[in-house]
Amino acid sequence: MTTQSSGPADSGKHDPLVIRDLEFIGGMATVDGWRPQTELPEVAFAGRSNVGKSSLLNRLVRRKAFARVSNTPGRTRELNFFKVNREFVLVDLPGYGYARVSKARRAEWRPLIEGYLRKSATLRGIVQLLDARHDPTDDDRQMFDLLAELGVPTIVVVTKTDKLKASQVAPRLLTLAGELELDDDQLIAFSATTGAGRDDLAEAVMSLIAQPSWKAEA
Ligand SMILES: Nc1nc2c(ncn2[C@@H]2O[C@H](COP(=O)(O)OP(=O)(O)O)[C@@H](O)[C@H]2O)c(=O)[nH]1
Ligand SMILES: [Mg+2]
Repeated sequence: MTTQSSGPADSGKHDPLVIRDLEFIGGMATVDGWRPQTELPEVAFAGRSNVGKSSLLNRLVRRKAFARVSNTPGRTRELNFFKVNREFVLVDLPGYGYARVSKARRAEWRPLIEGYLRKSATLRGIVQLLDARHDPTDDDRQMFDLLAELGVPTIVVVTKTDKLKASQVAPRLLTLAGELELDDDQLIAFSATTGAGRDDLAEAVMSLIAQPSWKAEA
């Protein structure tokens, strides 16, 4: 079920996302704060702190140190915007739910992320990350509820699948889908370590980008 990394051996395969140009276009720190103004379609990446979001972004864009991989989770407080191929924007949302900060600080993610989701006119969808080894937390559930409430098109990526036995990956995806009442085919198995799932993710992101905004339909 998992495919191995797309190295030179299978470079003949079609890559759904070839990166020709990558540009950091700024950060947004408060809900009413500055953000880059573009007309380009946007896809945002969300997940609890330490879920592997930076590592996933690096794999997605095939850069080693594009997003900083951190051993001190819970530090990124901003939304970071990156323009890709002058065609669309990737948004790295702040990781939420880091356990070792106070409850009050832990709740801080919500207004910023919720405000962004409600306001961004160019947002096409969210890539929501879950750690393959952990059950969804209260914060994860809040996030899924919020996405459902707002009707945001959502891709769910299960990260760090290399930490499971290969035979455990598919059953684990089914369990997570069941717990969160998601469609199995909404989930993508991913490993930043092996590269498994990178092309599936790239394809899913490109299909979100290609869709009209769900807000336009409302
Ligand atoms: N085994 C394994 N470790 C990973 C993977 N992705 C991230 N990690 C590790 O998990 C930790 C947090 O990763 P990071 O990308 O900074 O997570 P973020 O806080 O969500 O941005 C780091 O120690 C990474 O090396 C993965 O696919 N497999
Ligand atoms: Mg990070």
